[in-house]
Amino acid sequence: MAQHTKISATAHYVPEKKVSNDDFSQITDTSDEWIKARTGIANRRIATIENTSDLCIKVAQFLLKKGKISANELDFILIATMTPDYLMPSTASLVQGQIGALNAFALDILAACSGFVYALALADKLICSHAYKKGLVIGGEVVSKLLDWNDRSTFVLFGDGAGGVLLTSDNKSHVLAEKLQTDGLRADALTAGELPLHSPYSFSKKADSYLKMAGREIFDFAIRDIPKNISAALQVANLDVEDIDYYLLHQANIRIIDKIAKKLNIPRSKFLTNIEKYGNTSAASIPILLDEAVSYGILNLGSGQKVMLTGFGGGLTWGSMLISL
Ligand code: B82
Repeated sequence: MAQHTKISATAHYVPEKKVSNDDFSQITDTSDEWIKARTGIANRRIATIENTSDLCIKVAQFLLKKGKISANELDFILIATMTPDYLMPSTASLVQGQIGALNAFALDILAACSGFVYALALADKLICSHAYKKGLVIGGEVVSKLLDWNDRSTFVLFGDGAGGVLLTSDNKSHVLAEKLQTDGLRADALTAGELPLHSPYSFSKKADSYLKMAGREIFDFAIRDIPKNISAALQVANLDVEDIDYYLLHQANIRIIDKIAKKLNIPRSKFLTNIEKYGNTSAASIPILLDEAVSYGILNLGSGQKVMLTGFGGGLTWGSMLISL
């Protein structure tokens, strides 16, 4: 019998330290009103002692507990992150070791704010191939380590956190559509973590490692390309905008969500948001939002509710997974 992918559990974990807009206005020339009006953000969490793997390990342990499975039953662990502890080993390897998932292979996926959606799409193929049955897909970031804390136009936008899902196999299909896209010609619009070239044989290139964004350019990208992507995903599933219960978009900026809702002519109430509490957590934003919606009872696993998960970010990368819960 064909094997399909099902979300069996959701979880999230954020660092303890809350930093409000007012906290920032005490250390730099900014204000709560300015940040809120431009972004929709009021608070964010900032890691003080934890690294990305620590946040992801917490999420992984919650997922095993909620899904009532033991670590050795896992076949794979995919971690979407652009802020790994190391380039080598992968953050996924660190998580695999610390949770004792001795039968799982582990791999990081690097697709910026689209990372969770990309990783979910790939994990679905692992399960559908019949080669693997159970796995974790986690988006986790400590974006704070990429920020230029002298640039108040960017550091106010981001926060740290992690969220994820336990995937298992089912005889019924839950992935109704998938549409992943990339445009590497627009790679320069959103960058972070450049590595230096420094061998005696190469030309030298200093690293420009802070996160940089061409705000207007990526804002225009989001409001132009994301509605098209969502429409394309709906077309794949032969569904209309109103057939979807909720839209869970990457939490980059409240104005992006408002504009996309308007462009698609979808009631704004169908778009869940929590950017107010966490800021932009990159690859973690969609799974944190998903888990909060499940814990509030807005979404119910096993209900058949239809949710559109849509990520967009550096690469440029963007994509949607349309899931029947
Ligand atoms: S902005 O261009 O500075 N702006 C437009 C609403 C403020 C008036 C801006 C701000 Br502030 C915050 C985020 C964005 C933005 O466009 N973000 C993204 C767009 C595409 C993909 C990812 C992101 C992201 O921030 O993660 C613009």
